[in-house]
Amino acid sequence: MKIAIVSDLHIGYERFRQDALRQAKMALEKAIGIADAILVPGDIFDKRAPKPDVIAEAINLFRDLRDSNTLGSEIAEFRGQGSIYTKFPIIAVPGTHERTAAGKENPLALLSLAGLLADTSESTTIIRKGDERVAVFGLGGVPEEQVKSELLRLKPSPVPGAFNIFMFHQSIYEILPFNDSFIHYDDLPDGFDLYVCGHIHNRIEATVHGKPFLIPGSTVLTQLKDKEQERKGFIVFDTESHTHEFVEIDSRDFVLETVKAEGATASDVASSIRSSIEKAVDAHNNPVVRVVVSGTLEKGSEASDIALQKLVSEFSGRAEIEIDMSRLESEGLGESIDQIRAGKLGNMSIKEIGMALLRDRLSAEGYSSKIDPQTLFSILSESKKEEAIKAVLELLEKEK
Ligand SMILES: [Mn+2]
Repeated sequence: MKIAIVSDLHIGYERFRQDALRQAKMALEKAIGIADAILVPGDIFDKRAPKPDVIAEAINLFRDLRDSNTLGSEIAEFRGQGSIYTKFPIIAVPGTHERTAAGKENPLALLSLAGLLADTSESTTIIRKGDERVAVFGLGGVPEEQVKSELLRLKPSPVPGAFNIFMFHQSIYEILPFNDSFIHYDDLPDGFDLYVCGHIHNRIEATVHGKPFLIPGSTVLTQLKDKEQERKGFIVFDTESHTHEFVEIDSRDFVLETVKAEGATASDVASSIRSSIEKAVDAHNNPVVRVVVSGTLEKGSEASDIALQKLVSEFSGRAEIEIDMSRLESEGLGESIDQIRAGKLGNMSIKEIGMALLRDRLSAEGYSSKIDPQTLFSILSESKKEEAIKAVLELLEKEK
């Protein structure tokens, strides 16, 4: 059987709402034309409580897929929690973005209740094509520190006579080695023929217990980081040849540009930013462009002298632009901080003063995180303490 693995669709993702839906649709429609069954290891939705409009987008998409009914296999048996209401072989688990409190329905479960796909959380779904049987055990995204105890409780085991797939949605220590609560490859249950995971938004191909371990990555851009410049798509695994291939979709290109300034004027920096965007726009069709500006501005110039909004609007309709100015400093900044310390606030806004102080402290502490100080400042200044700590921890967890 050919099994398509399509993950992390993030339908409803506000920043790229249209891309998320268009690329999810493209991936699933393409997968349905190639494969006998489709696995979705989490994050179909971007939020645990999506708005009705977003739920409608997903219902329309999955209903049309089911009605086209071109998948070559069907669900033959379900063993586990609750029930499923379709034989149509799109088999899914909820991801961390869809996770709800125990006993509360999540949006993925709603699609399953409507018979649009099969939620195989903590259960085994067996699909059949002719004489061949493929069994999929699923574990939805759970808090990282609970994964090991969940696996001990559930004791997932392969089904004799079938090709067995273990599908889940977690961080893995070998891929993201910065948190001891993440599970290791060896913690995964032994005896399966294929391990399929979501959650991580770039493509990973590894080996677990001597068998393939595959993460297709997300179908939509979410983090504007270096690794996200790779093409988006999904994986098709062949259970007979035990081989797999990556199938690209026509996703929006992401271009990362850097501009370095050294005692430059605000207008020099603005024109460097403009030409780096022009270069990206010439080479790509309506790309997402992130420009990281670093270095120093000449004394007397401030980052706020650069008319970013005007720059962004010049490219309206031709590119989606994000400009990160957090690594750009004014040569006079040190003096400004001294002035602040001396109680001379001058005409800096409170926000600028806070930002300058934060940057000063971070650099004194040897801060090396990829989370830019501007983002950190927004979180810390705009959220309540508990929320701010949670948001910062989440960002750190995402950092590779
Ligand atoms: Mn995700």
